[in-house]
This record gives sequence, C-alpha cells and structure tokens, in this order.
Amino acid sequence: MDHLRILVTGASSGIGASLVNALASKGWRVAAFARNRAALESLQKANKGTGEVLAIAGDVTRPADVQRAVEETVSAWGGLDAVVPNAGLGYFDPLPQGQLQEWHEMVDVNIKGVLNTLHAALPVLAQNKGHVINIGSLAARQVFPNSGVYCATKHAVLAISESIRLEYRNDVAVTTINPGAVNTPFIDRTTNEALRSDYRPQFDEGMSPEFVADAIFTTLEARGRGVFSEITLRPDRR
Ligand code: NJP
Repeated sequence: MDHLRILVTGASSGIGASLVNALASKGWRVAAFARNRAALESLQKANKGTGEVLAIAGDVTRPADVQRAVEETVSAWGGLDAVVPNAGLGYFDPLPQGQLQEWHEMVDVNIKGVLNTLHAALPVLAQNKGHVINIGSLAARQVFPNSGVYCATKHAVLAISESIRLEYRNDVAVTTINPGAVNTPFIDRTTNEALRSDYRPQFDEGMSPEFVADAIFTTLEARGRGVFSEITLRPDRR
C-alpha cells in the first residue's frame, strides 16, 4: 500500500500521539495538530528517519486553524487520504452539579471541533477517495452517570459518522472507533476531585493508547478490501 497522508487532531497526547507514532513508524505521512506546539515538535523529532511528521499548532474550535492545517497538509504532500478528528475531552460531574462552562467546552471541542475539521477536510477527502476515522466512545452508544454531556457529544459524533456514510458513500469511507477506558491523561482534566480520583484506577487499568492506534491503523490499511464502520474496543480484564 502507498504511504498514506493523514491529518490527526489532538495529536499532542494520548491516543493521538500514539497514532502519530504508529503511522509514522510505517513510513506514512502524518500532520499532527493540537494546541501544544512543543509536544508536536518533540513527536516530529522522535519520528525523524521514519515517516514524515508535520507539526501544526492550532485549536479545533477555530475553523480557520483547521482549514489552515488541511491547506498546509495538501500543499506539503499534494493531497490528503485520511483525517482523524481525535481532539476531545470529558469533564465528569453529576448533572445537578454540572458547570455550564465545562459543558460548553465539551460541545465546542467534541462536536464543533469535529465539524470544523470535517468541514475543512471533506472536500479534499472526497477528491482523494479518503477516509474519516471518528473517535467515539462506549459513551456514543450508552449513557453513563456523571457524564451526561460527554455522552451526548459522543452520540453526536456517531450520528455525524452515519451521515457521512450515507451521503459520501462513493467518495469517503468512515469508521467510528468506540473505546472503553484508555490509559491517557483524559480523566485528569476532570475538575471534580472526588470523581477524578475514583475514576483514575479504571483508566490506569484501561487499554494502552498504542492498542487503539493499532486498531486505527488496521482500519486504514483495509483500504480497498472493506470498511470497518464501527469498532468497539474494551480493556482485556482477564
Ligand atoms: O485524551 P488526552 P485521549 N484544539 O487528554 C487535544 C476519546 N476517548 O487521547 O490542544 C486542539 O490524552 C489535546 O491537545 P492540546 C476522547 O473523547 C478517550 O484519551 O495540545 N486540540 C490532546 O492532544 C478524545 O476524543 C477515552 O491540549 C485539542 C487531545 O485533545 C480522544 O479519545 C475513552 C483541543 C486529548 O488528549 C482522545 O483522548 C473514550 C482543542 N481545542 C474516548 N482540546 C479514554 N482516554 O479513556 C483538546 O471512549 N485537544
């Protein structure tokens, strides 16, 4: 298979950073997008000698930033084969204690950020018969206590995937990855201290971000043979 050209958002940490490493190690070309420029540059350095990593600093809540990321990628490599709008966050709280600003931030990053990315990337992906890998969650299909708004954002991501599948059928493949707990800094953003320390052990025992990255690689590499529409990943508790 050719060396694909892929844009990954939320690439500075966790699943996104592992994905950049996994794809670059195969010799693929990865545009790594997030706000933390220093983290992106160290990923770029770490992957020198394998695939090519472009570090693009920006915020998914700003449409112009993701538009620029798509343009820089296309101008560096002549096109784009896949986008992974992975940037996302969750704040956990019982609904009655929820903080409006945290609800808004989840909607802004997990839904609007995904839409900003897709709006910029889909025209180019359609030209290149490309692939969207959306990052859902078990929370895309189930609602859990203390995470109602996060669950709502991930339900939205799944609906967006389904809509792409229906309306770009002949031009763009779409996969939704629905992981359970993954051991990343994700839970550390929760400001409710009691919940944060209650939940942290579940994430410590969760999947590695490398495992999720491998699954994403598998879906991309299936190009031409079939499309994984949805993959649910759970920790192996044996
Ligand atoms: O989280 P973390 P994960 N603009 O905190 C970026 C989903 N998920 O890897 O901007 C641009 O290590 C942030 O970068 P920075 C989850 O919902 C996870 O676990 O530099 N980027 C960082 O790179 C999310 O969709 C679990 O701060 C922004 C990245 O997002 C995805 O997996 C379970 C940004 C977050 O890295 C990756 O999460 C599940 C912005 N405005 C789904 N705001 C899990 N970990 O258990 C944030 O079901 N980022």
